[in-house]
Amino acid sequence: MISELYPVNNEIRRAQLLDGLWRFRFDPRSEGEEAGWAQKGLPDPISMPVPASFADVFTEAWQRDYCGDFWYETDVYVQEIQQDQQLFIRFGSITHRCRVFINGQPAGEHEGGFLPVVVDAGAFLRQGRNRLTVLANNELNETSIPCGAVRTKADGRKQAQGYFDFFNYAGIHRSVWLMQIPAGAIRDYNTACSLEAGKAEISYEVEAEGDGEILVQLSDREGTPVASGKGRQGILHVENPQLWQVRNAYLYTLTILLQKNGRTIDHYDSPLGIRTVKVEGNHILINGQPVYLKGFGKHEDSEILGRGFSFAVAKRDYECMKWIGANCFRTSHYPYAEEWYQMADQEGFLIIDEVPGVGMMRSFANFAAAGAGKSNGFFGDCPDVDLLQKNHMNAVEEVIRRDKNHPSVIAWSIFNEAETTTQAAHDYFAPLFEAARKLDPQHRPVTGVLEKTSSPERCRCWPMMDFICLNRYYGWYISGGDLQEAKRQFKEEMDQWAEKAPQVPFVFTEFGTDTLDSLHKLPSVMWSQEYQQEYMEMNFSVFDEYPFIQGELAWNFADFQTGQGIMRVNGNKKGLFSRNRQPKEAAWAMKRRWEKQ
Ligand code: GCB
Repeated sequence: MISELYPVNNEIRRAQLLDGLWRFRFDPRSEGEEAGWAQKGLPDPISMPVPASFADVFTEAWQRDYCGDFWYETDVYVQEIQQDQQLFIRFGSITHRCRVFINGQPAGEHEGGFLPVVVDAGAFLRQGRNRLTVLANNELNETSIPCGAVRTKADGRKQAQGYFDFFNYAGIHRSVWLMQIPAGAIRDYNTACSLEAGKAEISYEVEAEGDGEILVQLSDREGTPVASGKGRQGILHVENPQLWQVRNAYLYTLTILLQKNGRTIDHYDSPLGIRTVKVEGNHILINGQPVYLKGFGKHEDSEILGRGFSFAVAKRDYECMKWIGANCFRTSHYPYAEEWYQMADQEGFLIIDEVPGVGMMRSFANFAAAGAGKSNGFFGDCPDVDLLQKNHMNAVEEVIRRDKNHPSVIAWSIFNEAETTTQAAHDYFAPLFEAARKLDPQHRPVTGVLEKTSSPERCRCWPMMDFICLNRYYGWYISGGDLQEAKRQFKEEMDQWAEKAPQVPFVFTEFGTDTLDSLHKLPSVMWSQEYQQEYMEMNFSVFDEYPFIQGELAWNFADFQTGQGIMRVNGNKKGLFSRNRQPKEAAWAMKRRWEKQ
């Protein structure tokens, strides 16, 4: 049985970080498995930091742009294995797919590059030194999420072509842990809150192995118990609860104990925020109060690390978001490292948690086609739509299982800018929306993110959404350089939505302009700092005219790396912050607006 709970250390559970310099090598001819690299050890490896993307540590283009199989290897020392213990190796993610070997034996595999890979390692690890090997692959196709293709060049080199606008970073992007947990372990838990005047009810459900007794306790910040329960499910009653509020988080600690004959077999502590999320009419309600979402679509992206998680980068991002007055971000276009959500729980940030359902429109420059409203089908002629949907469904299940207990998560986003105008698209997405609604114990809103071709007239999928997310670039991809005309077109579309879906909240999940921090021009031109600011102000004036608009998440928090092409100058420059997290001028205008709201 696989335990996916985030690793913790306490008197029963042990979690040992395996991060550091691992051994690494490319395998362009996919020969390593047959040649027995997992059994014999990697031949001529180089060193590679974990966690990090491999791309930007290199100085040669072929290494940075490498596409195909690649291997990681390290030694794991196990001091003592006790009879009544289970051992797991847990990778925060391996991009995009992997097979894991322990002491040369195949121990597990995973498809999808943005969610944990947990390997039951008990049968393979021995006391002392062990070899842990990962065979990974970063190719894209039309059954992988995200979607893309691979082009093979005349010299045999493969090139990944994502149907999306971010660099196809790969590697071991998140921390790796050796977990020692008891034989009969707590495997998972759910919580859901309801509020009444002066009271909160927290229903809980614990999944545990074996037949021990479950005890649950909730303690406040000072460690004083405020409620307790017995049994695998029940309700905790809290008088005068301190609510988890937007940008004002209060976290209790939930303690779960598994006991047998009076002895504690397992113990798991985690933070718990008491809050509710609901959509009512045109409003998104947190604890019954309407909230207006302010913030960004982000990426996990920074210099050198690529998509590798760093506490320092994440901390800087939160500080910048606090400085500018934001309260929300979308994990565009994939679930982020779990530490992002833990930090959001502490800071009171709201997260729209997105599965990697991106690139579901067949165009090598999806973002450009999408922005300009060009239609090209996808689901109707996808080579194996059932396999794609299965991979997508697994990601929905895995992300909800991983993130369901975070108070910061207020909604699930099933896709970004997919083709949504055909019956095939509707039939593809309907079961995914249904699954998300069924699987989430807190019944949070479920949404998807619509690009320009998903117009009020043509989109077949918006009725599945609890609130509607729009990515719109009036003044950039449409009527770029003419904000007056852009505004007219923008309002024309919004008037249509007002007629079509007047009772649903709308959130703008993308709007923005590429902007060079070196370029100033009066009067403004596209790409200048002045234009970004004027564009933002035009967008704000439209948002303020439509009361059903309940949020504005600008594209993007910071400049980020993309593939090369004539549309990108060493990456996407739509950041309100530069890639090294310094504000562009428009950031000050957003700060002035958001601090007042
Ligand atoms: C979009 C995509 C996003 C792109 C952005 C852009 O619509 O969702 O991934 O980066 O546009 O800048 O073109």
